[in-house]
Amino acid sequence: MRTDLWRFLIMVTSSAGAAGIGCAGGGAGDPGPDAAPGPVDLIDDLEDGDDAISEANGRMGGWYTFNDETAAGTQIPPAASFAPTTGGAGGSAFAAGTSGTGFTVWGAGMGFDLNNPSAVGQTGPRAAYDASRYQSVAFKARGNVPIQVSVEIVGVTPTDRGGTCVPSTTMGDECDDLHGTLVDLTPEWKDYTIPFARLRQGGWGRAVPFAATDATAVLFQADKDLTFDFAVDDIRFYE
Ligand SMILES: [Ca+2]
Ligand SMILES: [Ca+2]
Repeated sequence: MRTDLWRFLIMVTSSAGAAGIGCAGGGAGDPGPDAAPGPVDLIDDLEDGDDAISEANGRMGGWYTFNDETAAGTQIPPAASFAPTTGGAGGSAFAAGTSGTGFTVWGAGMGFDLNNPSAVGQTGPRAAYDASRYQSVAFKARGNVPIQVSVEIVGVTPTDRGGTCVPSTTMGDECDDLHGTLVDLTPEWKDYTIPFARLRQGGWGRAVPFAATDATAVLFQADKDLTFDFAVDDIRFYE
């Protein structure tokens, strides 16, 4: 079901999008310079072994994978049954991981919602989470490919997924042009901090100013035509 929801998430459909984001950040993958700018608020460390982020400070939501539904593509874990992978950062028990190959349209990834009560057995629509008290999102990651890290906001989210973007097929007016940045991963766990100020849209869809008040999800995505295997852990916001 989740893959249906993400069918129109046409991320990085051209190399131009990725290149533009890379230039905007200038070292998104460098740990250190942006580290620990303020008090930390842990979103999830996966250590409870389930498919939901920790319920704290108004956040509630589930992890999921998604992909472009290429018929020959394969991804683990499947979209409908996310489960943490063993072997987390810093010797911890679990991380969120995904691997796969064969996606040729826009790729595949994983992420979590910040305010989706139904994902944790409560009632209510997928909605925005006010992350404006925070300045950045941080996480540990390892992997064999670069990943696009995005904070989804309601302005680019289609109306059928809890957003305010009226779906359009007009060039330059499409939904799902997320605010993100490209991060180069290594096989070893490293820590990454992404200031919200560094997030940029790909430039192919509807232009919407980033608003941390309107965050719906945090997403980690591999580009198309890659055989990917990456994991993230200790995801948190910094004030
Ligand atoms: Ca962990
Ligand atoms: Ca959990």
